[in-house]
Amino acid sequence: MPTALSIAGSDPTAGAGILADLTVFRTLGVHGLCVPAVLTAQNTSEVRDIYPVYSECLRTQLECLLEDMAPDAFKTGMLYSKSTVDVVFDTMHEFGLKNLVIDPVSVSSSGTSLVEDGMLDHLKQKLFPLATVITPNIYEASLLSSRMVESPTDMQEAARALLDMGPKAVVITGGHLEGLITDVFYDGTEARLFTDEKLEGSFHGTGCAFSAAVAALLAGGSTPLEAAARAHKFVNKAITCADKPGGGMHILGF
Ligand code: PXL
Repeated sequence: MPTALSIAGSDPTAGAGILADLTVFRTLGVHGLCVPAVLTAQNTSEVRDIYPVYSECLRTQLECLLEDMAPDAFKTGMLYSKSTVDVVFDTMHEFGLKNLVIDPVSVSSSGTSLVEDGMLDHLKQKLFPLATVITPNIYEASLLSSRMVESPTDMQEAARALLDMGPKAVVITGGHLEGLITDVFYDGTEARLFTDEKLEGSFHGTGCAFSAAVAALLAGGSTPLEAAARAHKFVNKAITCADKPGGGMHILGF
């Protein structure tokens, strides 16, 4: 069985973060590994607090795991701090990790900032050049490319700008667009749009599920384009199977 690793935040609702990633990995037939980089106190309505894992703890978790196993792909989600980015960078070099998917998580679905000051710039400079795929949503694509991203045309332009920052492929997810849901893929050769009808409701963890699905599919040998196309369908189906276990947002169903 292929293996995929998630280095991300923990969300006790299991709707986003490492717990959601493990569910996605398993659903796609991949053995999931996970290392928490940040703990959050949250429910389906709010992120109440954020507790970064200190660097030495993160480094030791990764080293101990990677001395034993070599994941076929890995993803980063909520990393929160610049020092966490540094640990991921060092570990990637130390263990020769490949097939990195970066979900540049910056804000929660309930509107809370999930990054410290300067973190996104640091992520961009240090990790983007090492990434196989980056998967920002339109809000993150706008922050990262310093331009308005409000339509599929804006998304295509932003994808070109983001590709210049070093990843092999970019997928901008458009679940927050008005109208159709449109994800935009670009790898310098192929430019594709994947579209679907938008479903009513607020859904937690769609970005985590998308990037975890891409990582799982890369781990299984898919190309970035194949992985993005299948991840789009996978997340859309999970939205149709979503549930509302608490008083706030829906959680995806797999
Ligand atoms: O959806 C972004 C996200 C990612 N990772 C963690 C989160 C959230 C949103 O709340 O808590 C751990």
